[in-house]
Amino acid sequence: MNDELVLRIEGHVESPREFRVEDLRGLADDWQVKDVTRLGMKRGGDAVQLAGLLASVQLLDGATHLGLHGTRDNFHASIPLGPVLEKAIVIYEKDGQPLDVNVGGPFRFFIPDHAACHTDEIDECANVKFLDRIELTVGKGFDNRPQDDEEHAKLHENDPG
Ligand SMILES: Nc1nc2c(c(=O)[nH]1)N[C@H]1C(S)=C(S)[C@@H](COP(=O)(O)O)O[C@H]1N2
Ligand SMILES: [Mo]
Repeated sequence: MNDELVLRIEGHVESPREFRVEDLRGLADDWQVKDVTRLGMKRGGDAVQLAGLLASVQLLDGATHLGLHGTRDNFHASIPLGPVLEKAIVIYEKDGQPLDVNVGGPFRFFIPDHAACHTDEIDECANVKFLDRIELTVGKGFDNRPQDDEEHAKLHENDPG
């Protein structure tokens, strides 16, 4: 059961790696972000900086995009790495417990200052929930975020009220 709580980072990196919640907790304090509501993430939780994860897998020269994969609901985004490298975070726990699936856990990507859904490449849709794999690519990778208002509205049909 705990085996599911793994975030894999792979692709254009020197040392692909899997992170469990305890591995993320063990990353240096400098990479930890306590209480993500401070960054505008209304659902809260604690996170690590993307930069900390990438330091640990060693980004290779030439990587341009970040593939954010949510296998649970087959949701995938590929966004330019440069603009989010220093600010994106991965939320992994709340109140000392692994992040609940109701708030997009066990791992959730979050970009402070994201744009509204499908107004920009780096939008709220790219705050991928149920994140289980981050893939570094050279050039844009697979992306099935909604392309228009109708498709986007469908995604939100099942949102809790
Ligand atoms: N895996 C996954 N991540 C996702 C989505 C989704 O449908 N599946 N929807 C996106 C969109 S369009 C939005 S607005 C936010 C919604 O986050 P929330 O459910 O926490 O409000 O998650 C984004 N991340
Ligand atoms: Mo959205």
